[in-house]
Amino acid sequence: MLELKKGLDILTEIGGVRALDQALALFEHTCDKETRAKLGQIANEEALLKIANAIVMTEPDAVFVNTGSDADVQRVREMSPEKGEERALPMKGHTIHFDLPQEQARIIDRTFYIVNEGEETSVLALKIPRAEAYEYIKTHMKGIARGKTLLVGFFSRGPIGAPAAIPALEITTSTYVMHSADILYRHVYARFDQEVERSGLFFTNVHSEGPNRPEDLPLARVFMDRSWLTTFAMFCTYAGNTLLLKKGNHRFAVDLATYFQREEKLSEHMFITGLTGPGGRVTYFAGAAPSGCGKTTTAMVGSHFIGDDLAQLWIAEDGTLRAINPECGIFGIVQDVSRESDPYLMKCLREEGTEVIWSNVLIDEHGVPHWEGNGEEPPKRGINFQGQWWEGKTDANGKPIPLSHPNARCTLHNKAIENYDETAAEDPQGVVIKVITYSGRDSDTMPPVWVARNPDHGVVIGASILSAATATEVGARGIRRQPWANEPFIPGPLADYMDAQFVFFNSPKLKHKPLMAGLNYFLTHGARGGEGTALLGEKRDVKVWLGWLELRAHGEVGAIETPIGFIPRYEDLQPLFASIGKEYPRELYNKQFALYVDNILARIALQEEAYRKEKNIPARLFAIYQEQREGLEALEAKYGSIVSVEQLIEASEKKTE
Ligand code: SPV
Ligand code: MN
Repeated sequence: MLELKKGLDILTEIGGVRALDQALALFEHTCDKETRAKLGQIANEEALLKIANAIVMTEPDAVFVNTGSDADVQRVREMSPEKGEERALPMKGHTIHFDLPQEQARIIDRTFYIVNEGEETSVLALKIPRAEAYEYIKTHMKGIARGKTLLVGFFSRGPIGAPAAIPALEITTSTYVMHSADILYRHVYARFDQEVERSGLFFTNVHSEGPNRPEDLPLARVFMDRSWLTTFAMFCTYAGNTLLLKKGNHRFAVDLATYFQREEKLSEHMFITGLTGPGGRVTYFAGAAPSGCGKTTTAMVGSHFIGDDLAQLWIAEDGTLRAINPECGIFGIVQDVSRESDPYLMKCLREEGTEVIWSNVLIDEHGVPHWEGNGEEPPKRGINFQGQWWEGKTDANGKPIPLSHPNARCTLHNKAIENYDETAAEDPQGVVIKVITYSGRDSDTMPPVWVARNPDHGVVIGASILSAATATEVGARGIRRQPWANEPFIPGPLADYMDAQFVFFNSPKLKHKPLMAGLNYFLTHGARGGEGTALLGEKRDVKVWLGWLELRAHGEVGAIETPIGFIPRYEDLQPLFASIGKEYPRELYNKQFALYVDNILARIALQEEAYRKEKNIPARLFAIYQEQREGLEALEAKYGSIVSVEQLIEASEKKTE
C-alpha cells in the first residue's frame, strides 16, 4: 500500500529550506523584483518551499515566474529561440525543436520510481531505493541550472475547479518544456492557492536538460517520487521525459485513484471525444490505446473532440460517468498524418494561424516541416533529428535513416482544431461518458468491434490489450501485453489497479453504466484467409465502428451474442458504411466478424499465463477467462475452429430458445 509523505523529501533535504521566512529571504537575493512580486501572490507555503528548494538545488542565474499572462507566455516564446532550444520557421507561430538523436522517445531504461523499503511497484517498472535516488539527484542536479534561468509555472491538470483536476508546479530550465506546457496545460497561477485547497494536494516537477550533450545521455534519469508527488528529470529534453506534467503526473494520478479514491475516480491513458448521433445528440467516448496505436486519429474522428491522450474519470452525484481532459493541447505523433486521414489536424499544420512546436521532423531548405506518410511529395534533403539528411542517407550500420523519426511530434493547442468542443472541454462538470473503448494492435485475433456483456467482461477487455512495440519508447521491441494501454504508467502492482477497475465499474453509485467495448483496426487479409499483411479495414472505417457503438449505447441496434461479447449485425453496419460513402460487401463483414476460436483461445491462454505469474490478481479475471473459454470451446466442438457469423447467430438463437 502506498503511503504519501513517507521517507525523506529529497527536494527539501537537498535544498534545506524548511521555513517560509527562509524561503522569502532566499527569493530576496535570487529573484528580481518582478519575480518576487509574482511569488508574493502565492500564499501556499508548501509550494513556496518547493520553489525555494529547487532554486537552492539547481542554482540558476535567474528565476522567471510564468503566470500565464500574455506577456509571460510571449516572453517564454521568445526565450526559446534566443537560447537555441527552438528555431522559428517561416510559417508564423511555428518552431522546430530537436531532441538528441539518441533521445527520441521515453527513456524507459532510465526511468525509475523512487521507493521506500518494502514498497511494491509494478513488476514491469524500474525502481530505485530512496537513499540512492537522493544521492543521484544531489550529485547531478546540484548546480545543474548554473548559467541558466529557472522557469516556474503553476498549472492545472484539468479545467479549474473540476473534481478530478489537480494543480501542479513545473520547474525547469528548458524554455522548450515551458513553452510546451503553455500550449498543453491550463495556467492556474491566479487560483493556485484555492485549487490546492480544493484538491488537497499538488504535484511538483523539477527538470533541467543540463548541457544537453549526447555524452551526458547515459546519465539522464527520470525519477518519480510517489510518496512526495515530485518528479526529477535531468540531462534530457524529449517531452515524454521532461514535461512531467504529462506522464509523470499521470502516474501519480493513477496512484491516487488506485489507492485513495477507489470507487470514485480513475486516471486513464484515454482519448475523449464526442460523436454526433441521430437527431444531433452528442455521445461522448473515452478510449484507451497504447502509445503509437492511433489514439489521436480515433479521437479526431469525433465531431466533438475533447482530448487525445489522458482522461480523469469520476462518478458524479447523478450516477453518471464523467471525464475531463487534464490537458488542453496535443503532443501528437505526426507520422501518417495526412489530409485524407486527419483533415482537421492537417489544416492546423499546413495553414497559417496555429502555434505549433514541431519536434524531430525534417525541415527542408525552405523551412517547411515534412514527415513520413503525410501523402505529400517528400523533399530530397533537409535537416532532421540526425542532422543533415538526404534521400538514401544511411546510418553507421548501413540502415536507411528515415526522413523523420517515427515518434516525431507536433505540439498545438486544441483550440486550433476545428472539431474541438471547447465549451465541453472546459466544463468543470466534465462530459458524460457513455462508451469506453479499448484497442491495441492485433493483426490476427479479435474482430474490429465487440461489446462486453457486463462490467466484469469490460474490465477484462482492458486487461487484455495487446500491441506490437511502437516508436514511443527507446529500444522497445516485439509484441507486448498492454493492460488498459496504461501499463507503462501504473506505478503499483497491476493487481491493485485491476481491483480498482472492477470496483469502479461495478459500483452501485455508477447508475448509468457505460458500454465497454474492444476495438481492433489491425486485422490483416493474411489472417482471414487471404494473402499478405494489408489491412482489411481503412482508417476511415473508425467512424463506422464508433457510430455503431453510439447506436448501441442508446439501445438502437441489436447485436449477436458470442462468448467474447456482442458483435454487430451486418444490416446495422451497412448503412453506416454508406454514410461514409463506402460499400460494405458482406464478404468483408464475414471475414471481419467470423470468430477465429483457436486464436482467441491462444490469446486467453497467453494472458492467463502472464497474470498467473503476478501476485494477488483478482479471481474475477480468471473466472471471466474461464467463462469465455468454455463458450468458445463449445462453439469449436460444434462448428470447428473458424465460426462464421451465421453459425454465431445460430448458436446464440439456440441459447435463448
Ligand atoms: C505517449 O507516448 O503515450 C505519449 C507521448 O503520449 S509521451 O509524452 O512520450 O508519453
Ligand atoms: Mn500517451
